[in-house]
Amino acid sequence: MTDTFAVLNPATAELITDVEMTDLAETDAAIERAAAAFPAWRSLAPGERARLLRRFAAVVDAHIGELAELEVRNAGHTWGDATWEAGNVRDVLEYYSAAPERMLGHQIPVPGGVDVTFHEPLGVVGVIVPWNFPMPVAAWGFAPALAAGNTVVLKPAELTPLTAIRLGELAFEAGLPAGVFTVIPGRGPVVGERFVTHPAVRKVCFTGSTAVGRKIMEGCAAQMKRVTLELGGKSSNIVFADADLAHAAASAPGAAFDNAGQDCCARSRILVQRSVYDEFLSLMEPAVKGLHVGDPQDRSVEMGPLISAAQQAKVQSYVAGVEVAFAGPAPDGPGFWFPPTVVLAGDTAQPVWREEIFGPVVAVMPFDDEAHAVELANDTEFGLSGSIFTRDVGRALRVSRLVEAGNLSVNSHSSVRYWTPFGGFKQSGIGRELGPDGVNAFTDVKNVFISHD
Ligand code: TXE
Repeated sequence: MTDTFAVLNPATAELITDVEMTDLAETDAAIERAAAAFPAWRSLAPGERARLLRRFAAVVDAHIGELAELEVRNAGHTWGDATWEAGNVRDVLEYYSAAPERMLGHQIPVPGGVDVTFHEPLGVVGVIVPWNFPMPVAAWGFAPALAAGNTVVLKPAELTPLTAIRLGELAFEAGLPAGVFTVIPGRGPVVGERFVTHPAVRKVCFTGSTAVGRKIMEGCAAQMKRVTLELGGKSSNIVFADADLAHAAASAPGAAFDNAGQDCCARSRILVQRSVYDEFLSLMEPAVKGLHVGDPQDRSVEMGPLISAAQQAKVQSYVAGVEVAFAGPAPDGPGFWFPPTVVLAGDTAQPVWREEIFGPVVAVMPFDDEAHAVELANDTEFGLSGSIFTRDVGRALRVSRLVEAGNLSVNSHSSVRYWTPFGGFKQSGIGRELGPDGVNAFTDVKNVFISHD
């Protein structure tokens, strides 16, 4: 019997469609087609590979509205976010379309000949995508991988496969040769695990939970397979007493509750200097209570639903028994709703303070001085992102150097620009995506010596 997955609209809990899950034999066949397509793709003239990626970007650009609409329905994203995400796929493709002609090596002085280095593509790259940002995370893997001359097999998350399936069709429409970029919806333990074990897959690029990431890295070790892992987070928003408090308080809800908090970079812990703690909370309260939460089909909605009933139950379990300072609204009725919620963390051992909740729950705690703020921020297994609000440039630099995280932002909450590197310290991951070096993560360096004697 065919294995299907019921894909729902999380705002209504209604069925959108049943998606067929790829089985093991079809997964192997897709990997083998990708392996067969590799020699021609890597040998294509760099300018031609660049042109095909630019054409793929142009086709995506012509479908931004359609892709955004799909994501609003399938992932519960707001229109603004979903439109940005579809645009991000185009931008990342355009950015990396410049790479094939700029994959520069070194010419290293040696006696007796010439020494040159090459950035060689790896072969087939398996990209495994989560449900929280289905489009951008897919593109951050497939665009640089393709630009470097690899072929790609991509597995979207079971809950949110629709935009990825569409991107696979658009790639074909843009003229990418068959087998170069294949999207196969499927289950993690079937398709995802096959990427790890199949010897023709030379790299796994995974974004998801730390638990699954650890398993993937262990599995890849058996074949010394390359991995990039972008995993969970528990990022801090550190607000010093000298900060523009109104700005810090007005921006904190968005940093914690964007995408209903289902964001690996969510600033889900707010550390506020004790002397301004009460003032900060009273400035933040109206911003949280005034959030427009609802079905994102309504274009004015600022926060949508959680992705699933399971995620809703998980988030609920963290709030039971903790002290809620204040919360915003949430609709009744069908859909996987949770109100944006601000809790006062009693101590650093509480799960609400330590664990990635992946929902609209932010924990607040006071700190005494700079050293205390850094100590609290680093007291976590994660290290993905963080924000520092202060008017003191020296302090901003000192604290940014000391916080153990891959992406820090001063007087802002931005984490992602496709032209700057992104990734985690500690258990938030291994490797970096995006930025000028992003393409090198999909290559191995080869050194060639040519004797002239
Ligand atoms: O993640 P999974 P889930 C965190 C977040 C969330 C929790 C659980 O805290 O609440 O993880 O989410 C595929 N081999 N993040 O269960 O299982 C799976 O099919 C290979 C943070 O959805 O890690 C999907 O495509 N692949 C995170 C992808 O892995 C496997 C984003 C992610 O699913 C697999 C998502 C296996 N054995 C969740 N098992 C972030 N960094 O943003 C599953 N998958």
